[in-house]
Amino acid sequence: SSNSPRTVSLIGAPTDVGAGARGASMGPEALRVAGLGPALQARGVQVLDRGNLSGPPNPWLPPVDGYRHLDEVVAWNRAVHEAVHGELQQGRMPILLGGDHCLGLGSISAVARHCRETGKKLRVLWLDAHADFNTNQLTPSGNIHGMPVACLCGFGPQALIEIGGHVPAISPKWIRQIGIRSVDEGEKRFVHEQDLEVFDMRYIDEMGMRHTMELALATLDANTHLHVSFDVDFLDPEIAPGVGTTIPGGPTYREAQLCMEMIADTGLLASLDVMELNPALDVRNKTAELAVDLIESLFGKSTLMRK
Ligand code: HAR
Ligand code: MN
Ligand code: MN
Ligand code: MN
Repeated sequence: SSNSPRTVSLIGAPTDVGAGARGASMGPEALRVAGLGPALQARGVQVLDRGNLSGPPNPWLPPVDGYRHLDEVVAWNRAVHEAVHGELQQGRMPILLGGDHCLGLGSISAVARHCRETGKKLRVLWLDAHADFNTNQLTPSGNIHGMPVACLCGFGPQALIEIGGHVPAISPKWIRQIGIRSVDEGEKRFVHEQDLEVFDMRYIDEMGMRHTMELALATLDANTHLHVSFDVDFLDPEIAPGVGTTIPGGPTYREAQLCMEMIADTGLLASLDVMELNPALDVRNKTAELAVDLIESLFGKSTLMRK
């Protein structure tokens, strides 16, 4: 049984303005070339490819006040916000094809706005090597892809935190982070202070992916909108080299599959981001193909029929 919409909309956001390496701007096309559309159709959903959004080019400048490319990041996030919200309003499931993870702000603020408008509860699963909980005071790089979770929780520049029209867009209580293994010193204290629920790699090593996902998916109900923000650097770099910021010690192929399969089993998935894929660093598009393979599981593909 499933509450998920029957139609998905692919929205490409070809930019790397928030990242520290160039190339995530090519992510949307690499996912299309890897067969994302047909793979979803094979799962029995109707697929609309809405094409790519447009926005400013990457000026490749140093940070100002602890932010790199703030104006460009705001412009791209506004475009993402409107596109994602529009699809939700039409009753479709938006799949954002990144692009770097700064765009999680535009996407999730749109989902949160939709949930306010429809009286739904929101749960966000943040699959990532990184907590993305920096502020301009804490960041070692100024790269805004390290800040979207903080911005969603109301900690960031006014122009970014107010994109959804409601500050903060979400409460830290609605987020579960999974696969985390790289958090900066100041960011660590802030994660603790804000009481983010983080299932880091040590937790997954000790307790296993099954138990981790049981907890991350606990207390959902039929009125919950489940959003997955999938940063491809969540995956171990041995299997997923095509990202800008590889961190060793991530989930294996089977751990990642189980994670996706258990999300699918809830029947509550209602929006998705696929972020940080960097074809310039990939090997024959294999990371894109792996992402598509995992998304198939997220949409219910399994080895055997299950009750
Ligand atoms: N924590 C580091 C910083 O803020 C690296 C952040 C990298 N983030 C991503 N997305 N690749 O998760 O600079
Ligand atoms: Mn990220
Ligand atoms: Mn990351
Ligand atoms: Mn496959």
